[in-house]
Amino acid sequence: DEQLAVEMPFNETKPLEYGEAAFTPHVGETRTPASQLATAGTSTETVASPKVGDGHPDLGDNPLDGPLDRVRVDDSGRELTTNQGVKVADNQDSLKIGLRGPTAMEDFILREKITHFDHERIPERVVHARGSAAHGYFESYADHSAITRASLLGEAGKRTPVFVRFSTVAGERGSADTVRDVRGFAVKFYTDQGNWDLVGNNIPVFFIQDAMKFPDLIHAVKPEPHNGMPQAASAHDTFWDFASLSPEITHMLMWHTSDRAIPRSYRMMQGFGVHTFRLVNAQGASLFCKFHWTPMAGTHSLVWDEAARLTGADPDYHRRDLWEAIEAGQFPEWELGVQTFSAEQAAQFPFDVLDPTKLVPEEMVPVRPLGKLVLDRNPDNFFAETEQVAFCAAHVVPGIDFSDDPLLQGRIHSYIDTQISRLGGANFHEIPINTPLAQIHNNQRDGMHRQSLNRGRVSYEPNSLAGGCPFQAGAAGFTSFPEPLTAAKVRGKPELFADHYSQARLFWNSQTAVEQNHIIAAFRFELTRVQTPAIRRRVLAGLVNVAQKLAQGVADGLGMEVPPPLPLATDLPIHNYPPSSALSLFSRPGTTGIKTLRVALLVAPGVDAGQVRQLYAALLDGGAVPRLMGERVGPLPGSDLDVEISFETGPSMLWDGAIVPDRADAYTLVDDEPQSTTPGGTLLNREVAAVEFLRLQYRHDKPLLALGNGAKLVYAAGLPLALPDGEIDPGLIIAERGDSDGPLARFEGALVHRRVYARETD
Ligand code: HDD
Repeated sequence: DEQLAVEMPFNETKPLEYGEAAFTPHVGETRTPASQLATAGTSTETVASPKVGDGHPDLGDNPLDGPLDRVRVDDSGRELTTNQGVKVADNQDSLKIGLRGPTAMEDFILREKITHFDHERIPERVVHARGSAAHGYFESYADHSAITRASLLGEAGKRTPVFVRFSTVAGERGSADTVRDVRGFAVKFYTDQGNWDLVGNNIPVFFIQDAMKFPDLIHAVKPEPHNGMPQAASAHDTFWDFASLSPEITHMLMWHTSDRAIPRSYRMMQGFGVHTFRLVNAQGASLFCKFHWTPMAGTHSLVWDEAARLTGADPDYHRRDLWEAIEAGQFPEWELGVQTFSAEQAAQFPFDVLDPTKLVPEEMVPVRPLGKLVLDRNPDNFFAETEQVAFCAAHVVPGIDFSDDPLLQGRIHSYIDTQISRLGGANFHEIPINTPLAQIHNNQRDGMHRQSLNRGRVSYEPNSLAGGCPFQAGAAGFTSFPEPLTAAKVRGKPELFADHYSQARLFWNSQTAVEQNHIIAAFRFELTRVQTPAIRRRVLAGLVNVAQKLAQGVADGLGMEVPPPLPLATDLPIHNYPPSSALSLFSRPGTTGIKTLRVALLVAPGVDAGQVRQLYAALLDGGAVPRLMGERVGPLPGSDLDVEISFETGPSMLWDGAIVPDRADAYTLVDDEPQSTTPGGTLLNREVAAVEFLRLQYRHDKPLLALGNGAKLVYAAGLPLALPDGEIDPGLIIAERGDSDGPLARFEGALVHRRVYARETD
């Protein structure tokens, strides 16, 4: 820091902006901090914080770097210019008639700068506006050409570059990450056969069965149109009004009220293509399929109280988590798998595979692994990449095809259409992040912001003047699966689509007791925010068709009687599925252990600095992210430790676990009043922020380790030392003075399990 301060004296050209200096030619005013820093071999960001990276993501070895290099801009050591490349002498003052006079109309530099600024914003996505993305690659495990001719799956070890964007659905672009919502999981594969976009979600089913209903669904869940509230939340009347009148939503509501809707991290959630798709091989044989992404870090969620508090503590919680994991070299990974089944098998299922409110239980059709996805590079520029990336459910490659799912069929239209207004015209595919690695050759021409310089006089086909080029690819090109169809043109749905409850029951019956309690609590929260009693009643009436226990639990929370069940829309019997353990969040603990988990070490004057360093090093060694927390950042009085984060900026929600290291005996009771015994020491029960921190860690079921006198802080916080049923709390580890290795191992074991849900009494 000192070195930087010497090289960057305080704004030395500042005085030249004032008074007579303005009348002298602008000689010698060049600001050169960038070049100075370049010689010092460092950048401001690196110096500011080595822990969060330098803001210049590693370029990695992604082939996409080739095309993106063309548009990368590096300003280091460069002079400031206008958009016409003219060097700008003074970027501080507009051109005036006299120092106190009006601004001259001719100030093209000011006008260009302000005009560009005035147009910086583009419309946000109509849904999924809030998102974060990263680059990476997909690697096929094997030659899967028996089931698909998609080349990215045709060879073991074949790598295809990808860009992946995660998102929430309802919130606006600046909304918080941890709201209760579905998460988008959109993957753009830049394959050598062209771009394939698998535009999925972290939940395998959807709210509605037909694209015709999508605008209604979204209008219902978005902020209410008269007052623009609430932001990024489904807990309001219009959503539940729509939901209570649309029983096909029931299965999705079970997922939406489960902890799936509040993931701990984008890195810790599954992804699904949702619809039934088709795989087609080179011989033209086709199987239906469902796509699954399974995270190596396991499926883990926040708890609701924590998620709600996180919206204030760090609205960028998921964005930051993804960014930091990649910067730290802990690259998030998922496995891509498929469930495949023939049309004949599909005809035997007790549900219609074209109905996007239904999943195919893994017990019925196992998931077959195809390859892995690794995200290893952060974007260079949020707007250029994350904001301008255009996913489209219609972007498929030979070997991947659609089913007749009526929701999917509508999506094939919607995505291209929306990009035309969002990205300002039909040439959005030329924005570098959207451009395929496969070359584009066709006779589409012109339009707003066209970039390609198509050569020659021919822009039609067939032609003789260009030798027939570009020519049709025939068998090498995309061919639709020739599904034989004869049917009447109707508006309607198959009878099986009217089974609205069997899979909602399947989901409910497959949840652990903890998960069921969380679902009940989430319904209670959502419906408590609903102001219209009739809507609450209708929702309850629907839940009776799922499970009496669910309806009763929610009704109790609302002080209501359980109403009679909502009438069924079909005479078909409700199918009885055996429970599927794959539907429980706990079925996928993951394989990454404590890696990337954040651990706070609570330090105060008198702390055992040697022990702190030892714990810190051991946690780092295991791949966790330890940080020293205290009342204030900077040197900790009486020690050579540096507090990195204060309680004010790093509240409990930001940590997966916490440790209170040993410290000098901090207080003794004198006349029943605690008195500090450490010079400069604090009184434990006056460490209000630390006490609150521990209480919330406990309440959010997170592991705590207290060593030696550190335990006194746990006592001061008044935490229950045993579980409600009297059993030992495996996540509350209190160890004797001097004993730190064994307890740390137990703490790390508890961290791997993430939470002690057994603490919960509600
Ligand atoms: Fe959609 C964006 C996923 C149904 C219309 N959708 C969007 C994104 C995801 C999904 C992940 C964000 C992509 C990104 O990061 O840029 N959508 C789904 C899934 C659905 C679904 C999994 C059902 C299974 N969507 C759906 C329907 C329609 C749309 C039925 C319209 C008929 N979706 C859109 C859209 C968006 C979009 C309006 C907004 C921004 C965009 O496309 O690029 O076209």
